[in-house]
Amino acid sequence: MGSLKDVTIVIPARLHEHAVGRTEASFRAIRIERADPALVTPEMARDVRGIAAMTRIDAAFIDALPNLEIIGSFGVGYDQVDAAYAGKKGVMVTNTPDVLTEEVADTALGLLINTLRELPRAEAWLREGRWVKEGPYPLTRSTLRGRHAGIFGLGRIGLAIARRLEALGMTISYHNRRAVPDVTYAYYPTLVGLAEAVDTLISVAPGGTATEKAVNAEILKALGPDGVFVNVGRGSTVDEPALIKALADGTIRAAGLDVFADEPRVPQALIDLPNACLLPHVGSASVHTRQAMADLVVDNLAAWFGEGRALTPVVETAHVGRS
Ligand code: A2R
Repeated sequence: MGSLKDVTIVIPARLHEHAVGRTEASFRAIRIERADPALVTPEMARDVRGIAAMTRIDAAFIDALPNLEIIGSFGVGYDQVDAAYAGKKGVMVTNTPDVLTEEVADTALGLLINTLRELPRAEAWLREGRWVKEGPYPLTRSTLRGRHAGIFGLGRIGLAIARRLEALGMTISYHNRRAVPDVTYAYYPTLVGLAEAVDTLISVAPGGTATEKAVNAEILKALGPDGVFVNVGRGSTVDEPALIKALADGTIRAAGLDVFADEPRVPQALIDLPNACLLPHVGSASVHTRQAMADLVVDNLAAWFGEGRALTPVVETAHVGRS
């Protein structure tokens, strides 16, 4: 198969430093400012066989690289990569599942508790000297006690969240397109059915057209006035203006969000809401887990060019082989 040093990989835009370092050490790496066909030189068009990226890769960029074999995408969600088009063209796409599952589930749990028990606001109370001046932080209206969680997207991360919620004594139900075999949680074939049944909706569903704005005004109304919505999946799955309205007018009680429709821009109306607990997309953001994700990006490229197989192909390109 030749030496990996003869294989050219392009790295568009920003990528985790460890992934960049390992790609540069193992392959012939070229960095460009963004994944834009206008930046592809004739030499790159001839030589590039792989992409390592955590940026948007569209059909036009794929077409600009006729000898492209594989796109190693950083992150488990890969809605920013046109994987369906890559699959049609025989280009492999890999993501970084599993290595971030427990970290994201931890974040979801922390965000849920922060949202219900207002811990960030209570800490601010202490730091602002209000404990001394005004007395104890007010009792929280919400508690985890007696809550019924509905998980939208009971996959790897959803199951890891469910295990944690079971330990807290919560009842768990879920919605996927298909029921998961061998789980005892109640399955709801529709999202609105799940939202009606539960008071705590946790979204960990992938982005993309199938889930776009799936959590809309109807779902939030079904969740109801005691309802809490937590999102650690993708911002695109939520109708954000409808969520802001539901939080402002009491349609639901509170929301905990790690992901947004137009990151890093978060609507001021959301920031102004006292019943929204907001994080800057930190689900997998520990040194440990981001390094493991970076390793998996490069391990996929190395396995592809060294052994002729991908370690973690996405479903749209699972059929793609190395000719
Ligand atoms: O629908 P199914 O049976 O394929 O179940 C998957 C579910 N899911 C959906 N549920 C309802 N409507 C949809 N259109 C839909 N599309 C997918 O989401 C599955 O149970 C779950 C995704 O699980 P995994 O593929 O195991 O992904 P993982 O590792 O849990 O990560 C989930 C997402 C990523 O895509 C990022 O957006 C985020 O977490 O970090």
